[in-house]
Amino acid sequence: MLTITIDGKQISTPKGTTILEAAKKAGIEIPTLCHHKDIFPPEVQKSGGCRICMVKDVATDKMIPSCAEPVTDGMRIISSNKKIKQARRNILESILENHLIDCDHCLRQKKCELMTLAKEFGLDHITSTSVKRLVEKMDISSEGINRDPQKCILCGRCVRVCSETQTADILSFKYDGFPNQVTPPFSDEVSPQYERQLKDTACVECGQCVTVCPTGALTEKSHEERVWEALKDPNKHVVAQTAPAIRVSIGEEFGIAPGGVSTGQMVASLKNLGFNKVFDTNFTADLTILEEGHEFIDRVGKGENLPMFTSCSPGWIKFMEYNYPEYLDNLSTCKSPQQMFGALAKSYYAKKAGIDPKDIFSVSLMPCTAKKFEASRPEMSQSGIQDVDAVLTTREFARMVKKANIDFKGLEEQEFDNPLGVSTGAAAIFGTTGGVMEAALRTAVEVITGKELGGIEFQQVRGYEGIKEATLQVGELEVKVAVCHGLSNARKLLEMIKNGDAFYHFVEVMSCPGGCIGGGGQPLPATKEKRQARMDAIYEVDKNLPLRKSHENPAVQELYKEFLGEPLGKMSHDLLHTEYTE
Ligand code: HC1
Repeated sequence: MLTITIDGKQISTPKGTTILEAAKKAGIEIPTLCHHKDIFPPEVQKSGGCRICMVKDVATDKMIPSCAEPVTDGMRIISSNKKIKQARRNILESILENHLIDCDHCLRQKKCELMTLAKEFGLDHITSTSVKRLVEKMDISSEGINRDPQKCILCGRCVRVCSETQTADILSFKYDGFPNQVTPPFSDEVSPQYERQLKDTACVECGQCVTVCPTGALTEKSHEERVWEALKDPNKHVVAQTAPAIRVSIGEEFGIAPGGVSTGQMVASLKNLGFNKVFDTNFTADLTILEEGHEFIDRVGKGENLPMFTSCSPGWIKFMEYNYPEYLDNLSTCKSPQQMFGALAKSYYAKKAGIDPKDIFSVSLMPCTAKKFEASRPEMSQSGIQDVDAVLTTREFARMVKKANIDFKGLEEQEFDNPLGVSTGAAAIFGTTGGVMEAALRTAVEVITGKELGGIEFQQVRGYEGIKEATLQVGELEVKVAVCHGLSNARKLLEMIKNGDAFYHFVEVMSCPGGCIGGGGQPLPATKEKRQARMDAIYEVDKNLPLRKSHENPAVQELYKEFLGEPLGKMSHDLLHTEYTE
């Protein structure tokens, strides 16, 4: 252990800790804009880019960036004095003058770290309507993410999360002597004026860059307007589906502590907004397990296309299409629960309710920005009309509730509509890393062995570890499974498989850290602690449901009886499965 003294306070800390971390541990807050403690691996958390966190090293009498400097034994630091405050103020002033201040129209609003700091330093009177640097125009080319270079403060968090946590490498600094822009790489390859857009890159639209951006430079592409219009249109029958991870995070937007479960209020707020029916993506998560479970059993029987990879995380699908196309045949052919729901809403439900599918406007509420891209894929409209018409992230949904002046916390809880609102605990756990695998095992083991499972909780695939592995004896077969989250872990796992260093029968991959609970559309700020609280809440939801295995869902059983026939049958093939090509 090393000893450091900050503002006269002695602190013991392990080697490798930065001054900023040591100060935090001792309850001394140092402001910063470029540091983000949850970008992994930990080495890249040390940025030193914005210099707001400057402190004084007493021994050298020099100012040093506390987020980048590791503690040395006996170090003495002054975290704040008049001179340090003035230096921070000067830096902040220059950042503000190079940032388009457009708070009334900015999606970040009260969650902007720059404006919070500006207020703290008494600089919130600065109103820059243009930036001094020469920057590119706004990039609205992607389906899920907008990028506004005029609001970028060059902190580099997005560059680090994209290259390190996700290994996608889509954003980089562009230099004009010194870093003056963050853009997709090689933007000036064609000519100095050439502006490469997100659509020209291998961006998977996971939105992790959005979750770490301290300002509104990176945001979700909002579908709020198109949903308001549908709600106002008397000829539209507007239905909602809500993702497993939304119910454990939406409350945060209304002052409920992370980990609170707000299913009833979530349903009630959607009804208050004017949705004709409020259904649940969890219903089709159960359906996915029936289809995917049978697909897995079929593949193991034939020894074909193993390992089978889950296919519900659209960022992961895109990542594979761009980086590992040789494994596309290994993906499950199941559409994601979002898209299975979309297909059923405009077929099964339309028929049952006697509504022309063209009059149904289908909205999904997702923790994810990549789901916007998924809904727009040509593979997702086999009926000739788009299966999902709009995708709202948790943040957009919260904005709509606030705009409508709905008192979310005070709402009386309401229930989902039937039949697409019935689900089990297995579906609930889809929202966290390991959940799809555990749900699949709960069904596959019983189908294969014909015996009821004793314990249904598969602890081996739970938790925050980047890559989890388990070997299970299922009847005669020893089944090897793996679970990973965050695309850097997916890359590691795929390389192991490719090099013959690992073999699995079944692999679950979720693009975002923690799975959907850590999605790019979730409430901000994004921290590991919040993700953990949401994860715990997901398992609570599962525990409290009367049915916890997908094949026991009575509404899914009825769907097969009335409409689909059997898992992997012709109707399922047409509506619920697809194939991805490079
Ligand atoms: Fe997910 Fe899924 S769990 S992908 O993480 O399979 O977004 O929540 O809705 O489709 O069910 C997201 C969450 C979500 C799908 C399901």
